[in-house]
Amino acid sequence: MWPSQSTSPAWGWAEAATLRLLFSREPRFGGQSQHLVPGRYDTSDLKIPNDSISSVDVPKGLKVTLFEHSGFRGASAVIKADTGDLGASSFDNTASSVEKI
Ligand SMILES: [Ca+2]
Repeated sequence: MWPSQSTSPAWGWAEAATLRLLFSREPRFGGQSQHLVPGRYDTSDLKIPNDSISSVDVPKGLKVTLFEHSGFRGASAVIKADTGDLGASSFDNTASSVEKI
């Protein structure tokens, strides 16, 4: 069910400790999650199924942009703080690609 975390060093937990970004499939950080280092992540790079991101944990000083469609297209939302439930920003279960800065 849950794919191995060890296929790419980019997903390592050591890096995640300093550059943590967490997505969850359900509000309030429940369900599946994925830690990302800064970069751009298209739909195929995200382990969480398409259109199922519901919450985002953004470290201080960083921000993440969520895109409605794959390929960093469509409507976008910039998230600058922990957001436990994206339903408030109408981006719940919508994001298909992500850019983290
Ligand atoms: Ca989408």
